[in-house]
Amino acid sequence: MKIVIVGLQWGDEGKGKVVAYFSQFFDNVVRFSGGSNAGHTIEYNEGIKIVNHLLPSFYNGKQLNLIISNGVLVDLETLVEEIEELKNKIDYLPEIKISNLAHVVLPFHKVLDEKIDEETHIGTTKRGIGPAYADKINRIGIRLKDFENKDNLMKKLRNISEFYYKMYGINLTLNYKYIIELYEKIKRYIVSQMEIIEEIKESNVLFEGTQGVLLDLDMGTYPYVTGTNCNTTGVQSGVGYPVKIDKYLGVFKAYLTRVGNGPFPTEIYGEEAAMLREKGKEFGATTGRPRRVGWLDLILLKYAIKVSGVEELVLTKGDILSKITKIPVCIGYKIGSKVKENITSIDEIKEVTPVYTYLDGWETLNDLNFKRFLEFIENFVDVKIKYVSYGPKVDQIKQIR
Ligand code: 2SA
Ligand code: GDP
Ligand code: MG
Repeated sequence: MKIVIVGLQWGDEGKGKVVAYFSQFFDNVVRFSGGSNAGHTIEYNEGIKIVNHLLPSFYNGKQLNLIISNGVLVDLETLVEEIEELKNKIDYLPEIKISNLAHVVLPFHKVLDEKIDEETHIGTTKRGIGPAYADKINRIGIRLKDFENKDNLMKKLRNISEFYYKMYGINLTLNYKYIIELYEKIKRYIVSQMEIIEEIKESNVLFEGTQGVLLDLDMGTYPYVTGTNCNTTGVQSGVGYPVKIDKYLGVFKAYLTRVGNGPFPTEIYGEEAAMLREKGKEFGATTGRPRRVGWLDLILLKYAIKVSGVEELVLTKGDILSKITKIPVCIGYKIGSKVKENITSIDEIKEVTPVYTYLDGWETLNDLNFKRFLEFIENFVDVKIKYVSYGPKVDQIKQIR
């Protein structure tokens, strides 16, 4: 059995928690895209809370492999810290396997990310994602494999320095000793990508998405997107093999958030936004930035489902909306005098006015009105909500169909 779990919004739907829950039924959890820009929060029942940036999410105590595949950017600094922190918090650490073909994010990528963002105003996480993927595409990137031979590594690092100097007049600061020290700390986890492919072919695998479909490099709100295909489509290239997937699962939140800039038709402001942000604890899990907040947008959800091929839905954070009398849900976009229920390109969302319906709220998730909320969404997007997450803890999730 092979399944993919992705976020259907602009990230932070609660994927980490959902993946951690489902991982108890799998032998491997694989990260296939993104880097340390991701922030997946997992609260275990034992009161332990972790935030993963690079390692896949997992069920505490379950024996499985955590695989970081070739499509992921490995930030050596973050990875070393993350493994240390996990060792301090968790008694039993799952097996970690990192692809030798994964590219690394070096400290200078983060500095460049910050500088570039001052010009482009995307509102990146400043984790070096854009610049490191750009190096990969420019074919000057450094892979973990390149660390195997020191002379080769030095040659590659000199090459990257010369490239930046010749092309842009930038003098890169490369602390060779520091980079190699970090590598030495994670060296034992590195395996060949072929070994990962063999493992994937033979076993039960859960592929863990990062960010969300609306941040996908191709199908998201370009240019306000991340540097990779975080849609379901990223799995194949992210593991370097056309793996056959049995099920695509999409996670979405009962309302909407976004970190960074870009269009957000149902965004709310002021006191109403502050209330929702506080109640939902909507602050970046990587950067601590306050997340922009707004109401559930069913036009965008329908779009994300279409382009991701998701067949079953998981709803999170319905508990955060409890005790609100009327829940606004966007069911159309007004463009001029016309109202649309579908978009043909995501670029259209830049200049639309959301049309809302107001559904009756609920006191608890057992109320009939919550059931009506779920049914309303299902009818609109024509895909079933199979699971409902009702709290931050890993086991706070139930199958409703
Ligand atoms: P980047 O850094 O190049 O990937 O930024 C490009 C856009 O992608 C957004 N992005 C994210 N959006 C939501 N959550 C993310 N992870 C962290 C979290 C974010 C944080 O879990 O909270 O802590 O701020 C994430 N990663 C990237 C980013 O905001 C840009 O809009
Ligand atoms: P991810 O990036 O999609 O993994 O999501 P984040 O971890 O960045 O943000 C989701 C936040 O919501 C985390 O703090 C989770 O612990 C929390 N969370 C997940 N599901 C639920 C839920 O159903 N209810 C509540 N109240 N919190 C949840
Ligand atoms: Mg997150």
